[in-house]
Amino acid sequence: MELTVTLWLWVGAVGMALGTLVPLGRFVRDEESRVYTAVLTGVTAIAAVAYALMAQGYAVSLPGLEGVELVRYVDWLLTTPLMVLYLGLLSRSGPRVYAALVAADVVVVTSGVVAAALSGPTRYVAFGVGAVAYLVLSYLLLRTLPRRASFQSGDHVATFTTVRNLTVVVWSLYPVVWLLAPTGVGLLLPETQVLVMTYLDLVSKVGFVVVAVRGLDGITSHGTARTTTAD
Ligand code: RET
Repeated sequence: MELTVTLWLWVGAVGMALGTLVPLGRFVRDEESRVYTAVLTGVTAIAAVAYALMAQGYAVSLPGLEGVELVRYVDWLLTTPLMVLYLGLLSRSGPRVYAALVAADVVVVTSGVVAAALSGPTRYVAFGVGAVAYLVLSYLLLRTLPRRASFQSGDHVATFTTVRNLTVVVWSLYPVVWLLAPTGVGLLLPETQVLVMTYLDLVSKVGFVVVAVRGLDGITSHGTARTTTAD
């Protein structure tokens, strides 16, 4: 593997591992917010393992999926549902909405795998299916969640809005990179693609968990008590 590619993958692995310390520390210390911090710890910990495997040149190959970056897609398939689930939990909008979020997200990522495995115009059909599922997911995040939400403080709303906006903005760049990379029109070199993906993954995941952990005080009851006292 190209040296710069390996280097960027290690940057990803180390960044994700450091990012994991933030929710993990809170998980150990704060019993009340454990449902939240367990989900957040899972997001960056899984990504750290995926990056470490990719950096060592580990690649899974399945019949019909040769040349598809399966480790990356498995990472996405496990971690992106956790992230949308977290946004669902944060807004407390109920199990049906959580299920819809996860389903739309799984269709997005699965379409990416299918698109990467196909060649010719059919590849763009699969991409189109993923793009439509992504629009549905964005609608759920931008419209449905705030409507169904039951927030308990101004801090709670602010945390939800920041993490949700970070997610929608950064995630929207993935299909663009996919199209510019060798998976699409091939304008980006493989090493540039890895650099850009690593950067996006670190912002979308470490950024997400750091902002989410900092916002936990506005959600848990001792945080509310503190807000009430401060008022
Ligand atoms: C694909 C191609 C099919 C159409 C769309 C895509 C979107 C992918 C996204 C990925 C997000 C990944 C994250 C990883 C974090 O580490 C699959 C590229 C819309 C939104 C957040």
